[in-house]
Amino acid sequence: MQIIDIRSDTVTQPTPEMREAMAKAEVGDDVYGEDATVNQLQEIAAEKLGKEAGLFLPSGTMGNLISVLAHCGRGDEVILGNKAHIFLYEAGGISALGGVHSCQLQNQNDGKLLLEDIEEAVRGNDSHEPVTRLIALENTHNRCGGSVLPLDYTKKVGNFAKERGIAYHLDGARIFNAAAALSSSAKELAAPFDSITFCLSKGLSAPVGSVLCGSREFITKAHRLRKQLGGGMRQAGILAAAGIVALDTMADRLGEDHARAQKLAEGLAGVSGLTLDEGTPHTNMLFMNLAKDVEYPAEKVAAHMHKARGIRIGVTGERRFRLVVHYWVDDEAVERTVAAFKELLG
Ligand code: TLP
Repeated sequence: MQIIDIRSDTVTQPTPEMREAMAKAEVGDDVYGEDATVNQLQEIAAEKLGKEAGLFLPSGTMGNLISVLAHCGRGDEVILGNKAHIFLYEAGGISALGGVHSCQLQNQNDGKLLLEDIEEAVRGNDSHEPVTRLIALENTHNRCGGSVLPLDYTKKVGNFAKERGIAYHLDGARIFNAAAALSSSAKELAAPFDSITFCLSKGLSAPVGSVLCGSREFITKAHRLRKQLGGGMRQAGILAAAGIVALDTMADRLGEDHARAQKLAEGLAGVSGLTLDEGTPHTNMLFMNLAKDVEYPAEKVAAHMHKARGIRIGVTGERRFRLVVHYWVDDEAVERTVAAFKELLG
């Protein structure tokens, strides 16, 4: 039985073209800046994101951590959402390793923070208070359903940040999904931000890595922080080669995943044991709950789907699921998933 893995887009395997590029990659010691393939990836990424420079990193988590550490000193404050990946799923790295204080504002269902909440949260000159140094947003927003932040909103927050001398970071792990959903470009969406990190290893299907982009000065600082955190890699061109193919071949096809996620939602809407979130999917992820009358918990449903049907689904709560469509999910996988849910939950 062919396994369908829709727990996340992080499970994506490299394509044959990526594997070939990895095998042939020209490499060098990247800690000395001598890996031609890493350098090439960083240039391509910076160009695509409209920033002066890029830095190849092992993960999105490290990209966010380095950004927060580069923008903030110990005791400084970052304003972020209470559903932000940085806040929920990065093991508290910004406070454990950077001594950075977080001010968590309520995320709206669409992933936004209200501008009035941000304005109110910015600290004054009182020496009792930490200094507000950074505002961090997320696009697409994972815990808010893979929702997309529109450009007029991110520009507004950016203008406010600039007026107040506050830095502005984007966790753009899935920025190319946002670009596909808005029929825009990653460059346009990244423009209001001082720094942005995006992942090669999610919908873009590369095996490892993220790229952090920003001004040359910011990236120089980030380079030292990467070293401090033990993220300086050596012949990393093997990995960067897959990243180049990912940007070349994957970024412009993400709309297909969104269309399949839509098809999946349409099929699952007809399953009586499931209640889909309103408006899901916004991009490549679909969130849903078990209907009230279903007796067993989500874990049990997921275990059955895996064992009996070879379908791996994400459990994000006692009665909640996340399904993520990616390059390795075809029409047949969508049909098989809908059929399996129908059979189990009516
Ligand atoms: N997200 C993973 C899990 O950690 C939840 C997933 O399966 O979606 N920002 C965002 C918005 C993310 O969704 C993720 C990973 C990261 C950052 C971290 O990226 P990595 O896993 O490369 O450290």
